[in-house]
Amino acid sequence: ETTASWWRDAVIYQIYVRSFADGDGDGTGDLAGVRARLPYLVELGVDALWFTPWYLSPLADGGYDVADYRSIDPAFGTLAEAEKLIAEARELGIRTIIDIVPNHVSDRHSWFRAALAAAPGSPERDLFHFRPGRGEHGEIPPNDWVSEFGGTPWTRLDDGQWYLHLFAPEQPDLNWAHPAVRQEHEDVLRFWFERGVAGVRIDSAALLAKDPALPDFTEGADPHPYVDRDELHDIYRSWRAVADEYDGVFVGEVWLPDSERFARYLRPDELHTAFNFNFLACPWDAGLLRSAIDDTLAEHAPVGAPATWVLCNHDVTRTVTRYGREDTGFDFAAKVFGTPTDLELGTRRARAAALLSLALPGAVYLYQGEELGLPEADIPRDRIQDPMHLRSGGVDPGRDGCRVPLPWSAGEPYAGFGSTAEPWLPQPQSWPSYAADAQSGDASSMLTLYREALRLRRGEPGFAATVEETSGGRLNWLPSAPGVLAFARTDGLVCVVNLSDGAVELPDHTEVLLTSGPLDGSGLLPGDTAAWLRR
Ligand code: TEU
Repeated sequence: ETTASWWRDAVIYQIYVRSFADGDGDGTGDLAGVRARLPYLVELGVDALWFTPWYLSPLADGGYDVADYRSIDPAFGTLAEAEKLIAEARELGIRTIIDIVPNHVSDRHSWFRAALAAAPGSPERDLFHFRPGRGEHGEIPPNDWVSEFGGTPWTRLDDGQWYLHLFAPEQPDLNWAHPAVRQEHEDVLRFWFERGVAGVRIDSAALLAKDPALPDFTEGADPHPYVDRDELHDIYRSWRAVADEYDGVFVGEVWLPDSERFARYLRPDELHTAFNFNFLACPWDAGLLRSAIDDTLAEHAPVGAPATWVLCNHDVTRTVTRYGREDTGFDFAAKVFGTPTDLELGTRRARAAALLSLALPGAVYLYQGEELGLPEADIPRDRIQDPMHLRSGGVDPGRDGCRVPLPWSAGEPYAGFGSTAEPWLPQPQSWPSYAADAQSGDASSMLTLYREALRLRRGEPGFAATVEETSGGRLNWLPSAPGVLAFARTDGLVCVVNLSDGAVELPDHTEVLLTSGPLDGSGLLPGDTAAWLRR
């Protein structure tokens, strides 16, 4: 394998820094916590770490409100410590991916402070989207767009002008038509590539470019006033030129259900990879999953980009909770408090889904805590900090339920998160039972399953993405019973996932390498169980 292509079949572990491990006891996870847990990540067997934003930030949106892209938030550590972490991880064979948030900055960023202090019409305000309001007294927002967090994406200042923020008011959108905005981000990319990062996740990658007229939204308008606009491709082509100087790799957060539009970002001179949200959002259903997989491979084929397989991240409901519900798909708009779930069932399915995603050709993203089988936590309403909840007037549960500080050790305070003060989000009563140390020696635990699967995946070249499979576009499906997915990889490796209710026979002449749960007394593969086999 060449250095230039490590990302084509990597397993990338997502670290939500604030909730991974607390190194200094203050209730917030930090870089010291990560450094102390590097051996755990080596033992788990991941190839790279993606860190959610660790920059200076008022944390109005968990760090996706960046006040300074070139410094680390003091709650997390220092720049020197980040450099050490990047280097230490690399020595252990683990690469680092950082998270760049180009659509907006924090309202505390020096550019926005200067814009606030400057007059309407000033060059400082040109870096953002400032507009007069509508109505007799300018009291109506400049257009009818809706914020990703609900309500109008416009906030009015005392001088009467409004500024645009597709997310929270603390996240003013940058004006990507301005050359200084483009220059600054290319400089920031260099800044981090110089410090040894191997890749960059691009936040809200399809939202940066806006129609300069900022027109009202018309259903079906093409181009859309702010989603997936053509200008983006020019921006990412110049980013790619910067990345290529360092052998850096991009993963775009391109949330577009239309696979043709999605694939336009995955060109050899644009983004190397993008998150596969269609797979993430897909219900636990053999037919739908098979189509999601086929569509994914077909859309990546013409551009030669490897697929990514994602089951969870810091924005979505934890997998074991999702798969234990009646509706197993994921939909932001459908999130409500108190949806019933069967955790036993959800866990069985999540275990099978882990083996499925790790057997598919391409890269896999693993969100912290998924390897422990953590469920979505119920956070008391008065403790929820997510702006998605706060901005919805308390109606939307928000995303904090998947961001709870991790349990490391069953017998310690706060399940071993490392805090002496109360962690920033409360942990459920059940947390100690999920602790990494409690799962470590347990052959039936989720952690053991992930470790085993990653060990096998590393050791079996057949699981590695081949160019044929990732860009030639087809999975070798084997005949199977209804509700069962079965496919072969190279070197005789076979993956069977039984999504039906009944037990099924395993293919003839196969040796069982790993299963997500015990086979039944007659050697059949029970429902909601997966197996890795060798023919
Ligand atoms: O999310 C961007 C994003 O558009 C979706 O995840 C969004 O929440 C959804 O489309 C709502 O309809 C990224 C980050 O992952 C998220 O944590 C941040 O809050 C957001 O950007 C703003 O930076």
